[in-house]
Order: sequence, then C-alpha cells, then structure tokens
Amino acid sequence: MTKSALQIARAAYQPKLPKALKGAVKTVIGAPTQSVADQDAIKQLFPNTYGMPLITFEAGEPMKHAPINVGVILSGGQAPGGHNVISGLFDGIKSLNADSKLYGFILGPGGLVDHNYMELTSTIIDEYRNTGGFDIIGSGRTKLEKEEQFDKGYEILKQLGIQALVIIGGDDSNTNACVLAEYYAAKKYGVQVIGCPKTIDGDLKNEMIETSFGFDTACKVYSEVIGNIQRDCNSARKYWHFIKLMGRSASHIALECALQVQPNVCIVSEEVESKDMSLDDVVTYIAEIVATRAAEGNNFGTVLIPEGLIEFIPAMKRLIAELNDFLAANAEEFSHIKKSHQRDYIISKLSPANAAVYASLPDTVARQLTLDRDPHGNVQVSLIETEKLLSEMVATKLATWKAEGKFDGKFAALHHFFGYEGRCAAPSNYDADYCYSLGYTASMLIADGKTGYMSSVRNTTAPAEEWIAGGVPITMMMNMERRHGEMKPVIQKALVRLDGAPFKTFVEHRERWAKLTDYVYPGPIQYFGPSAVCDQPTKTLLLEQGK
Ligand code: FBP
Repeated sequence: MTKSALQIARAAYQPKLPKALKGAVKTVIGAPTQSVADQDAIKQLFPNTYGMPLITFEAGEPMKHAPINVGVILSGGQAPGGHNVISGLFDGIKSLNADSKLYGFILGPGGLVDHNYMELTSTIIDEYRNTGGFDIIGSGRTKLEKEEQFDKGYEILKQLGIQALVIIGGDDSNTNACVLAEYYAAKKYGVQVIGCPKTIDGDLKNEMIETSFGFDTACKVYSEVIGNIQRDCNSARKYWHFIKLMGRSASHIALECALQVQPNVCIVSEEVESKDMSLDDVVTYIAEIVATRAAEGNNFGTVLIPEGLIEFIPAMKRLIAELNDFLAANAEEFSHIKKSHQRDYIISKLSPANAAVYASLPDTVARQLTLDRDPHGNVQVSLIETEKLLSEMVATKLATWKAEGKFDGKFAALHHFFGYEGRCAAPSNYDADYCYSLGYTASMLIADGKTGYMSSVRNTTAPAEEWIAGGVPITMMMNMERRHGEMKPVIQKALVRLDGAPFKTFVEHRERWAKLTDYVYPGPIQYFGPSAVCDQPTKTLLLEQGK
C-alpha cells in the first residue's frame, strides 16, 4: 500500500497514556451507582449489572495474568480514532500476557451474529495505528437486541475462547452492549461485555464520559474548511454560504464549529425547540442578519445549520409525525398518485395545521419529506437539504422586503454539507491519545473481570499524564424512553444544554459575529509542533470544564 509522507510519520506516533496505565495497574473501587432516572425500572431490567461501583485505575504491583481472548466490534457511523481504540486494546491485552489474542468481527455487530471475523495480529494492527476510518474490520448498523442474536453470537465466542467483547459505538450501541452484558451474565456464559464511547455527534457524554471520541477531530476538520470558506467569502464578498453540519440530533458539532470559526449565523436546534420557533421564525432571524449586513455593504456571510434542525422545529416535528403515520398506513394508495399530484394529495389528507406547514415548504423539501423513508417508515431527516430549504426561504423573504423597501442588498447563496469529510479523518493528537487510552482502559476492565462497564478516561483537558482512567457501569447512564411505541431502557442522549458554558459563550458573542466580519480561520489539524497548536481539546470541553 502506498503511503504519504505524513502517513509514514504518523504511523510512528506513540499515543500518550495516563500515568496510571503506563505500568502494572491496580483497581480502585468507588461508590455504588444508580441510573440517572427510573431507578426501579432499570434495576428490575438489569438485576446482574445494576448498581455496580465506579472504577478507577492506579499504578500497582505487576501481576501474572493468563492469556485472554477478546473480540471487538465497531458499531454505527465512522469516527476518527476507532483504529486507536483497537490498537490500545491490543497493546493492553498483550501487556497482560503476550499470548492474548484479539479478534475483530467484520462489518459491525452483524459480524458477531454471522460469525464473520478475523484475528487481528500485530502486523495488521501496526498498519492502522493513528489512522482514520474503521476499515480495519469495517462497521455496520445492525442492531444487537434479540436473544437469538445474542445466542448466535455466543456460539462463535465460545468456539474462539473469547472471554470478553468490546463494543465501540454510540448511545444505542452501548445500550445494546449493556443488554448483552446482562444477558450473558444472567446465563452465566462467562463472557464480559465492555463499551467504548464513539460518535462524532458528541451526544454520548455525561459526568463520567467527558466526550465521545471522534468529535474533536471531526469538528477540527469542519472548522478548517469553514474557515477556508470564510476567507473566500471575505475575499469575494458576494456570497452567503449555507453550511449544514452533521449531527443527527444534537447541535454539538455546529456549536463547536461556531465557537472555532465565529460565523455570522449559527442555528442551534435545542434553542429553536425551547423557544418554540417556527420555520418562519428561523428564516426571519437569518434574513434580518442578511439585511443588517447588506445595509453596511456586506452582501456576504456564513450560516451554520445543524443536520437535525428540522426535527427540533415543533411545527415540523408535528408535521413529520403525522406524515409518518399517514404514509405508513396509506403507502399503497400513495404509490399510485402521480408525482405532479402528490403535493396536493398530501395537503388534502393532513390536518389543517400540518397541511398549512406542508404547503409553505418549497417543492423539493416537500417531496423529500414524503419520499425518503427509512426501513422503519420514518422520514430520513439527514437527507433533507435544510441548507437549501433555509436559503430559498430567506431569498423569498428578502424579495418581499425588497418590494417593501426594507432590503436594499444582494443575496446569492451557495450550499455545503460537511459530514463524511470529517468522519474518517486521521485522528487529531487529542483523539489519537484519547482513543488509545480508552482501548487500553477497556483491556484493564476486562483483566479485572468487569462486565456492563463503559471505558472512561477523564480530566482530558489536562496533560495526558494526568488523565483518569476507569470504568462506569452503563446502567448508570440509563433512563426509560418511549421507542417505537414501547418503553425501553436507553442511555440518555446528551443534547446541547442551553444553560451550559459553550452555548452561553456563543450567545454572548453571536450578535457581534453577526454584524462584524470577525471570522477565525483555524487551519488544518497539526500533529508536530507546540502543544498549544497540536494538543488543544475542543472549545466545548474547555468551556464545560471552566477553562
Ligand atoms: P453514529 O451516531 O452511529 O456515530 O453516527 C452519526 C452520524 O455520522 C450522524 O452524524 C449522521 O446523521 C449519520 O451518522 C449518518 O449515517 P450514515 O453513516 O448511515 O450515512
């Protein structure tokens, strides 16, 4: 395989580890835990894995350990640093005993069920150290939730002598990891299950999990490119750039990028929902900023839009819910309606309030709302071109204002969607170190016989030496939520907190950023050079920790 000079240099990077993990490790048992809500229900569902204590690791006396066979799964969307979790896990189990073995299940949880696996040898691992992507074993979105799948998985685990399975995934995958841990514990199968917090979306975090891996790198990649666009925008002075950023639900990515680049506008879905804003309110807010800047002769700017916005606008949420139910029940009839009549047909079938919202949407988006559906019958919001929807509606509003003499500028919009560009980027130093430490910590949790825990590495705004490694019972992060009509135990998703320091800092500055052209150009991720340039965590994390 041909490699770039940077890839070769980067392969030699030795990720930093917390001091406690550098030699032999001792387990310190903390206080017993409770779930964040619905304690009785969660306790009943997880009798074997509920209430376990927090764990931290400290430097200890060397101990002999028998070889351990471990399996690893990458679950869900790619996130920078996944390969380092696996290399940290590999090095960790080898440090316990050189005869330990690591097996990777291919293409996500489906690999476990279908018995599709490979042994990860040191030659393979060395090819992937500090690289982006999940291609070492691939990832997938198969949900591990049925007992038949658990038992099918157990067959191969038993055959390979695997004592522990590490599932690297987001909130849903870690919820399922916990259900699996409970099932194997109840059946006394002797297989431990450990989770690792992954997702660029940044919405798997809590008191004990500071951030999900990949968020740091992805935001840095997007911020670099947005910064480049801002330079272009400020040079040409003739375009408004509408930039949609990944993040299926939460707006952490958009907010972090805003803190890094100081755009003219950034919409935060959680605020839109809490203020009960309509689509027209959002459009008016953007159009007013465009008009104010135009009055100063600035017919250019940047607007950051979180991918999940549409579902946070209360009126759109109600419309989508009715559309889901209606189309699920009338799929056959709808499929026979001519394309040119579909819009009117839908309008005639919806309740008056939702019909009015639907009628106000541009054709393209109206069609996307009815045609693009996932296997569960839900509208796939990520396929909706919110950036185009907003810019079209802003253009219409400005045209009205122009006719009324309220706007006297030019408005030309360009559109971008940044998501896949950042999900497989080579991990920043932060993610390279954090991920390696998460994987290494997982190996220590396994050595200590733990199951139903998530690997946790904290204090990560301090130098890596001072990071705190340990484990958090997954049940601690759970509450009961309605999913597909049923109450289920799930890990609470962390949305942007409107009372949190990152959002408050943004609010403090946004008016100034809207009016002035106060752009920041972060530039590309750096790996070599001063720590202030190479090792900075996200602004979100620094602000959350009061730094
Ligand atoms: P995970 O939550 O699985 O990490 O995936 C997050 C994400 O990247 C979202 O930001 C995005 O909406 C989605 O995946 C895209 O999914 P897909 O990879 O199936 O296109």
